[in-house]
Amino acid sequence: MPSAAAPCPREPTTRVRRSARALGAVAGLLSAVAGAGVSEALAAVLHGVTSPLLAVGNRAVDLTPRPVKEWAVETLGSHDKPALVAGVLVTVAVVTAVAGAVGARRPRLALAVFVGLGAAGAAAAVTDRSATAGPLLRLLPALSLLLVAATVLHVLLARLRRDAPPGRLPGDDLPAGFDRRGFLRAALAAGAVAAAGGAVREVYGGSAAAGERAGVRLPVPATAAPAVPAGARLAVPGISPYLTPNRDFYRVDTALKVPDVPIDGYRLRIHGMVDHELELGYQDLLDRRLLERRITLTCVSNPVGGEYVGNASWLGVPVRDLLREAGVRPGADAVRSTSADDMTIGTPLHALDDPDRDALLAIGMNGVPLPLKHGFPVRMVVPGLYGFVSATKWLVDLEVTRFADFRAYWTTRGYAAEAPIKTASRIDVPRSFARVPAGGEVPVAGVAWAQDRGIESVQVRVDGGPWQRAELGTADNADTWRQWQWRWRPTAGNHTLEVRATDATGHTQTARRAPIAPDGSTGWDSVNVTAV
Ligand SMILES: Nc1nc2c(c(=O)[nH]1)N[C@H]1C(S)=C(S)[C@@H](COP(=O)(O)O)O[C@H]1N2
Ligand SMILES: [Mo]
Repeated sequence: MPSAAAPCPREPTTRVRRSARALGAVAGLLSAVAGAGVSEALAAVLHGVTSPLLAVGNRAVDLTPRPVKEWAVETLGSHDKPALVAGVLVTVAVVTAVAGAVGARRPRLALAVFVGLGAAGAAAAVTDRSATAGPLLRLLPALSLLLVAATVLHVLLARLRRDAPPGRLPGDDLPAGFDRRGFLRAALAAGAVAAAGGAVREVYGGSAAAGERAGVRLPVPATAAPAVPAGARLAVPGISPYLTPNRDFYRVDTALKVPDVPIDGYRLRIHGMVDHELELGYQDLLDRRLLERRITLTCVSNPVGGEYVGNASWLGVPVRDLLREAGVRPGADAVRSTSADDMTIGTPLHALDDPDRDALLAIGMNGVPLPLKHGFPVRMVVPGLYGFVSATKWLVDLEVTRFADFRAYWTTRGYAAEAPIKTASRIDVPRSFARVPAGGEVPVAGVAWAQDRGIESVQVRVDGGPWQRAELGTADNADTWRQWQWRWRPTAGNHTLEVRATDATGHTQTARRAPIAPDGSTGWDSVNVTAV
């Protein structure tokens, strides 16, 4: 009975085929994990070296097209970094697993894929913008990754092919003499290598700056900020706190790993179109005339109603003091600042030397040394300008120059070279889609900002009706946001609330929706709520 018998012998063969490929995939994945473990350990031990995985991630950040970046900011918010890292890891995992599966039959092809990946990692690591070590040292983690991964792959795939009849490829079948124990032993060894690498990274991968920061005592400023005016804070549950706690302060940067900039050996260079170059250590900055100023920071990537804005008290050296000391030459119109992770930011000179503006090289934030994520040990804070043209974190270099002579990081990616902050307002409460009591009194409240001009008034309207003037918190200074509130008695049903602010120059926010690029969004924030 051939028809009934024929399918029977095929079943075990299919299963065997599947398992050869599956074990190949396991081999591919384990090789990559073992290689990554060793390279991560080396990168953690060596100073100024970026691991190939992180370097590929950094490169992905730099190459992300502007629309994708904006989409990520709007939909993922602060999860954009974990999402990107996960994307890189999943891609590498899929490619190495597929290579391993193919390698069960064609090991040379699998090896070629690994060499290709290793070369890409090596290229990214050598040219990584956050790396500071020499090129040979930068290459070491990628080389070790390739060596370990290729060796593990070779050993594991060889076990899959052992005892195959000579001269014949084993196809996808597991060879008759397949050494299950041997494969398992090699797989466990690869796992152990990966785990050891991870442990070394945990122990040595910490930040030297973190330890030093704990020992920093901030000096008393020559000019302290006056107390926050009593009426600046409105008592509305759910409104943004007047001063944003450091742990809640938004974070926007291109650094997948927070740059480690120890104060031991820290030097800030001020050069370019100046009469005397300056070089200052961390203590030199602490010893200078320090100002304490409350300034609201805003990101150009903040969508209408977004979270990328925060108000803090900054302690720092006025930039104009340093520029005056260095002696700016005629013809200069810009300062190009550079961070330890090689971010370049261009700032108009007039905003930095304006005696009424108090641009700072900040060392303190809300009473503590700058948090690592917010630029420890030193960053710029310039009232009135979006962060991408002013707020350089992990600052190491200031070059007095001309806008005509350079292009900053974001400017080469479709953003404006100069970008003053646009007048904006946000509804904090009620939240979108909230249910509020019909007939009751509902507080509508939020914040409005127009740094270096100041907020003059805020208005709210319901369902496109007449604009109503909101109550404002007492003005602190022109560089900080103001809280606002308005009492509403809604009728039952669905309603749309809108807000708009007018700044001290008399300019009222436009209804026209502008995208984030090139120089900041416009439009009115709104929420839809249901009164029941
Ligand atoms: N080194 C470095 N500094 C940087 C950036 C960056 O990517 N790298 N991003 C800038 C941008 S776009 C903004 S809005 C502010 C955000 O500062 P924060 O993260 O402390 O809120 O930092 C600025 N300084
Ligand atoms: Mo930004």
